[in-house]
Amino acid sequence: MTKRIVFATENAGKIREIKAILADMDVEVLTMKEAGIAVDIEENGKTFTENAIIKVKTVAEYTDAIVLGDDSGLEIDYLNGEPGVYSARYMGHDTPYEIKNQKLIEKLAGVPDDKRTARFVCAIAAAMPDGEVLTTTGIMEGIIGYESRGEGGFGYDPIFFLPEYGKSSAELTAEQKNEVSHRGKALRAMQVELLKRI
Ligand code: ITT
Repeated sequence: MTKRIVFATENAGKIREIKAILADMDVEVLTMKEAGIAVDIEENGKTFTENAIIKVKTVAEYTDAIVLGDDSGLEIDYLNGEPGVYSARYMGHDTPYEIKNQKLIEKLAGVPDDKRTARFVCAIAAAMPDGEVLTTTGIMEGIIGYESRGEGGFGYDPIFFLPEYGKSSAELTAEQKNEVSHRGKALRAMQVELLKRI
């Protein structure tokens, strides 16, 4: 019987990437919505990993399936690591990303390339049916661009520039982004752990 995994996220951009990254695994990946789980999760951890654990433990109370969760964000060195764990809430949860991205570019006006360093970080947690909790992390390094570019990805991708590609992560194809992204790295590391157990 195909194993079921419930992914504790409501972010459509993440869901698209997660389903593609886990596509070669013999598991059925359900979103919370698809699993009929609606619960408010209080993300009050101080780190990405703490928040990922909070997400999976909360949702695991509603299902016997394996629960995976993703907590991620953008750390900009010039802004002392902001927005970091507050990436989704930064400048207001419902503020469109065109505005958030434009404001971040303005905050870095006049800052030279070598001080525009940033990274996307992703922590993945898994709550196993026997109560075991696993965690992995992945990082993608880049710099904050001078303008928004590209239509792919989601969130802060249009301003996250990858010097080795000469493109923003929103200009990569979905496959290219998943190959090099924080989420791709963390999820593939988690896949290795899960395959030892299921
Ligand atoms: P869930 O908690 O429901 O998973 P969320 O969007 O609230 O969704 P987070 O608290 O983990 O999730 O916030 C992650 C934010 O970091 C996300 O909303 C984006 O602003 C940003 N982010 C993370 N990964 C990203 C990526 O691959 N590309 C662009 N922005 C990303």
